[in-house]
Amino acid sequence: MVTTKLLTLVIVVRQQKILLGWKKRGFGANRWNGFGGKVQPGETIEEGAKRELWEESSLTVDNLEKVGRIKFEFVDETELLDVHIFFTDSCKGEPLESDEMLPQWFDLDKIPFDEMWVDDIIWFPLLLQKKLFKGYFKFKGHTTILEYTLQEVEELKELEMEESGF
Ligand code: 8OG
Repeated sequence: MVTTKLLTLVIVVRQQKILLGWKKRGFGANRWNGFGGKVQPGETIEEGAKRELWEESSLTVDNLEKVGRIKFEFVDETELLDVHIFFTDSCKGEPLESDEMLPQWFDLDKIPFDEMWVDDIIWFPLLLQKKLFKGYFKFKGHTTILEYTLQEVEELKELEMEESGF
């Protein structure tokens, strides 16, 4: 049976720099990424995103901007990932290392794509241009993209894809 896991990802920008965390353990370990994780029962997706941002970086934020949604399929695995992507340039506090993440600021033109998930170099340009987007990536293992789609959308409501929208 195929199941879908609901996940969040928050991209933090401040003064022309992007904050990424070196993931120290778990899924996607040993890569730079934004902050996020599983949405828990009883919280909205945005609440889950804020909680994960706080837990992993010690940053707080009043409002997150929803900017994209990407579904990931992994060959031979029955769990699909439905990742809701948020952006903020108004978070508060200073990032601190957590059990899961070691945060570091990068110049926007020096994002370390060769040490990130391989799909990121494909969709980050849309995010950085403040476009809304939706996508689908099919992986073999964790480093090979077999196929993908990526579309810019005009309105947030277009991110509300059907569950079967693969
Ligand atoms: O709770 P956990 O740390 O396992 O959550 C996984 C995090 O990784 C979550 O924030 C979503 C994010 N993520 C994926 N796939 C990809 C990807 O291909 N690129 C990026 N940048 N993040 C991803 O699950």
